[in-house]
Amino acid sequence: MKEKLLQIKNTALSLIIDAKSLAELEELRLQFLGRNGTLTEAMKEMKTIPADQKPEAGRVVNEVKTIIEDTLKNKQQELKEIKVSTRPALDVTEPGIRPALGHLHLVTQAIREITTIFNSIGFKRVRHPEIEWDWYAFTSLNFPDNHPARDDWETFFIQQKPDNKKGSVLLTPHTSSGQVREMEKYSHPELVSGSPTNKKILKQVQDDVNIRMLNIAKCYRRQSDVSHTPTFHQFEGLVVAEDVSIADLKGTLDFFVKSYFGEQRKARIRPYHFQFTEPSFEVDISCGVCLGKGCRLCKEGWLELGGAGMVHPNVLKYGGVDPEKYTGFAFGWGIERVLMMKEGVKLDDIRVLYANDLDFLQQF
Ligand code: FA5
Repeated sequence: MKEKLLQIKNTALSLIIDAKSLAELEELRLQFLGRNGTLTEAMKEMKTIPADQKPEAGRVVNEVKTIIEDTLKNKQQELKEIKVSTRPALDVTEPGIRPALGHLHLVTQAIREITTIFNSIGFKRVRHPEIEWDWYAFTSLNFPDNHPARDDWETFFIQQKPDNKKGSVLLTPHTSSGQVREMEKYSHPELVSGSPTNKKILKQVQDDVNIRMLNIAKCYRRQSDVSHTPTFHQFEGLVVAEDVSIADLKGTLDFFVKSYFGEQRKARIRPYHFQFTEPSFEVDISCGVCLGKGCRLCKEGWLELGGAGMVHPNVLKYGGVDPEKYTGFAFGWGIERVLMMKEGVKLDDIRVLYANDLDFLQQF
């Protein structure tokens, strides 16, 4: 028995000393000290030896077990130290990992670019309420009471008692709701916070209407499909002054189209109908692919951009501006739509713009 134990000890120690890794060491521990390990098996045989030899055999077993355990422990420590010291040294000259840089959302980029273009020809960016009265969104824009845009399938209404004069409260479905509000800065400046109260100045403001508004805002409609989102953005231009004509509108459209889409592009206007402009137009731009010749992307060389027209005399009246003295033009288009036309991307589903899909957004 003693012979056998000494042999186990020698084999175990030589294998442990030669071990190259912590995993190998663990295997050796199981091989000798595990439940079915060689030493454990030898200990089980103790039962079979004569009683007078048992004390001596027990002492040797314990001695061998302790020696194997100590050697395992020492080797384990040694291998751990080797592992630490062989780690590659820190190279402080190596370039760091660059943190991912975000950028502005493409709708924000388009808003900024459009603002810069119109600022350069004297338009001033303004903001008007997105939570609006029916009066500014519809009635003052010449919409009859039964117009389908008011139907709550199209417009989001706020559950609030309607005002006797201004009607229901709603989420504005278009930026045209800023038209009469902008005119009131001249016709009723006393209504606008921070405006003059001095009568002489008020009179002068009313006699000197000169509006060049650029209203960019979120708009809301009960629509969600491949080409509509419930929240979207429009930009609205409004010019009201003496002697404003269709030629001024056409010149402004051409300037925008060339600045935003490129020098080689052109705009054209076609007759259309809106409640609040007379005459009204649909604006097209020449196709960027065939430059007006006609191709699969466009309708005979032209792509639809959005609506425009000369401000209806009733709207000027509702805005407190004298239609005998002043005329004006307005246009209002979807930001999402013009940016898609500029990028030349035909999105199968416009909702991807707001799906926060980084693979898509990082391309712009
Ligand atoms: C209007 O909203 C008029 N206020 C435009 C106008 C202003 C005409 C001034 C004349 C003078 P329309 O409903 O067609 O018109 O909307 C204009 C543009 O907004 C559309 O061409 C489209 O680009 C965008 N638009 C409308 N609804 C949505 C929607 N649910 N999702 C995304 N874009 C939309």
